[in-house]
Parts: sequence; structure tokens; C-alpha cells
Amino acid sequence: MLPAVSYDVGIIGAGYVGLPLSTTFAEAGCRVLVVDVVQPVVDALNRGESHIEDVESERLRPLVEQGLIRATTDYGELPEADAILIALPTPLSRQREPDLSIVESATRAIAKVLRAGQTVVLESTTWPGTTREVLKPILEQGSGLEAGKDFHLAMSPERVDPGREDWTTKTTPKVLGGISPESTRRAAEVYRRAIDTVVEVSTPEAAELTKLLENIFRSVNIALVNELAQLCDRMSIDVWEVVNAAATKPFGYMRFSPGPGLGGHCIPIDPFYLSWKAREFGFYTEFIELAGKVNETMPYFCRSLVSQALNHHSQRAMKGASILVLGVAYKPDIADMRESPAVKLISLLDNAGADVSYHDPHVASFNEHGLQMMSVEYEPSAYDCVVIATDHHSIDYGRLVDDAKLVVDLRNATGAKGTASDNVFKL
Ligand code: SAJ
Repeated sequence: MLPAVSYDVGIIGAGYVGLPLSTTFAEAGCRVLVVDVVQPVVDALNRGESHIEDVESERLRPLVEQGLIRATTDYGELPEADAILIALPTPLSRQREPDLSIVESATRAIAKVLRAGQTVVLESTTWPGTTREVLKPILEQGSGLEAGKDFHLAMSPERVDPGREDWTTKTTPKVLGGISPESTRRAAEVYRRAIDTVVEVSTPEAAELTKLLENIFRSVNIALVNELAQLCDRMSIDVWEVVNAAATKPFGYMRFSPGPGLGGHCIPIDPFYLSWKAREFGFYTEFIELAGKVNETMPYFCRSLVSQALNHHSQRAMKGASILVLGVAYKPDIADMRESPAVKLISLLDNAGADVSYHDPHVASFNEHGLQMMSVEYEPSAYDCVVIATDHHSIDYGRLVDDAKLVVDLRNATGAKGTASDNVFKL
């Protein structure tokens, strides 16, 4: 006897992907079961409290009160869901190799409760072949069911850009590929209940590689302008003037900006999922490796800019200089610290003997890569140098140029005023 289908979708993982996805399905009238292993997160969600910046509690609470979203730690409730969407982290190991352990563990738990007729979709960013070579055997062996026949299996990469408001989970086109045409059809049917545009591709591998292309495209182009920034420094050309001028081209060009390096849980990591898999085919992804190398040199290059600025403007050595790093989140107007290049820069400045503090209106404190710090009061004039590492829009950078002794601007946050002021040194 099949259990009554109490949920249209079960979503595994209540993170920056899973919670917006759950909310989007619920707002489309679907009944959603959110499964997460962290009990306090589950309890908070069932109280209508969101821990994800992109989903306000005011938006979540009515959906919980209407019974459209319920959270649990129990995979045993999943047979009551028509479809199961996996939105879990795929980090790199310490050896910088793909780490699918979280996804594999969840897949084994799903296999134990999988029932005929369900559709399973992987949303996590991963190497081409993961859905077919890793998830499929785990699900089949754990359930005794056959993929493509007894249950359906597909891959549909997440495209969340944390903090973005113009494109939402509902309005961003969703690529999707199943292990068979019927799996593609069934999975697309699920997503079309909540997502405006579903783009079907022929296989999960095509969907997996589509996502990697999107993020490798960003990593390589960011590395390009970072390399140009280093060359411009030697040629005494303002790289910001050049990237801004290039961006006036209305076709055939896309703006990217130099900076102190690559942060976030995607761009610094995803490309290495492909270079790792490509080696299995005796293929070396030169662009990915080169981009990674260039992007990883940026914190070191920025440290030398600070050292030069202190020397030329203030006749000061780095050693003993008081430095305020302004903005440590990995990108503007969010609190996320993951892989933030500002953390590496702070370590380098500290190792060079500077007395380093940080201020970030979004990040009260952090504990990353062995650094544990708290945000200090914002008093730019109290420091020998203020380094703009992330340009949050809540800071008045014109006022900063007037108040600070010396500014090193790694994001062109000070704009024309910074270019005109002799106490501002730019990347
Ligand atoms: N960065 C630069 N220069 C640029 C753009 C970005 O230095 O021109 C830096 C940022 O400061 C940040 C890092 O790169 O540290 C990543 O920036 P990002 O804008 O790619 O932001 P993410 O990683 O939060 O989101 C990206 C998505 N971003 C956009 O599409 C604009 C998208 O690539 C993916 O949907 C998402 O990663 C993901 O989850 O894969």
C-alpha cells in the first residue's frame, strides 16, 4: 500500500540553495518537506525563523503556518514526498579534490527509504558523471529499485547568486537533464510547478558540465582582469579606467573587476571539480589551473600594494603599522565569509608585522582558517592605513578619503575621488 503523498517535494539541505528552493515551491502552492541534519535549524524553520539572508523570516513564516513547509531531521518521512531534491555542499578536500561525502551520505539515507514512483534530483555542483556513476548505484543498491524504470533520476544545477534580488530562484532559468528521456520529463514536470523556465538537456552530464562552465567562465575572466591589474601596476596605467572603458562596448564584452582574490563557496572551488575529472581522460584543463594560480596570487599582490603605499605616502614600514581592513565578507552587502580573500590578506599583513584590525558592518566576528577576530568600531582616522577589501554599499567612501590618513582601495570603491586624492592608492 503506497503511503498517502503528503508532500510534493522533499528538499535535502536547508542552506543557501535548499531554503530558497523550498520557499519557492511552497509559494507555488506545493507542500514541502525540508530535511536537514541540524536539529536547531529544523526547530527554527518550524517556528518560521530563517537563518539564510536571501529568505526573510517574514516570507517563511506564513508558509510554515499554512502547513506548506515543514522541516525534519528524519529521512524516514521522505516516502511521503513525490520528488526528492538534493541541495547539499560539495566542497574540496584538504588535497583540493572533490569531496562528495556529504552528498553520498545523504544519498545512502535516501536509498533506504526510496519508493517506486519517486523522482530524485541532484542540485549540487559537481563533476560530470556524478549523478550516473555515484548517485545511481547507491540508490539502486540501497533500494533494490531500478533507476529510469522504478524511480526517476536527474541533475539540475543550482544557480543561486546570494544577495541578488533581480533574478530569483523562481525567475532564473533552470537547466535539467535526466538519465533517460522519461526521467528528464518527470523531473521537469516537478520543477515547472514552481520555476518559470526549465531548460531540458539530454543527460545529467550535460547539466553538470553546464554549471561548471558557468562558474569556470567567471573564474577565468576574473583571473584575466587580475593579471591585467598586476601588469597595469608596472605600466602605471589605471586598470579601473581600462575595465570601465572596455565595459562601454555594448556587445562582445562582459565586465569583470580585479580584486584581492576569489571568495565564496563556488567560484574558487567548482572549477577544480572539472580539472580533477578531466585527468581521468588524460586531459589537462590549462585555463582552470592558470586562473586558479592567478587568482590565488592576488592577496600577496595586494599585501605588496599596502607595503608600497605605507612606504611612499607615509614613509612607514609595514612592521608596527596600524591597519584597518574594511569589508571582509567575500562580496559586497552579504555576511558570508567562506573562502573570503580578505582573511588571507589579513594573515599576510599580520605576518608582515602590521597591527591589523577589521571592520565589516555585516560580519560582527569570524573564525576562519585559524584567524579569530571581531569587527572593531569604524574610526578610519585612527589607523595608519585603511584597506578596502570588500566594498559594502553602506560605507561612505568619499568621507573615508577625507578622514583617513591613507587608503588602499582594492575595489575602486573610492572611484574618481580616490583617483584624484594623493592619500589613496588603488589596485
Ligand atoms: N569577483 C571578482 N571580480 C568580479 C566578480 C567577482 O573579484 O568581477 C569575486 C567576488 O568578490 C567574490 C568571488 O569573485 O569574492 C565570487 O563572486 P561571484 O559574483 O561569482 O559570487 P558568488 O560566488 O556568490 O555567486 C556565484 C554566482 N554569481 C553570479 O552569477 C554573478 C554564480 O556564478 C553561481 O550561481 C553561484 O556563484 C554558485 O552558487 O555557483
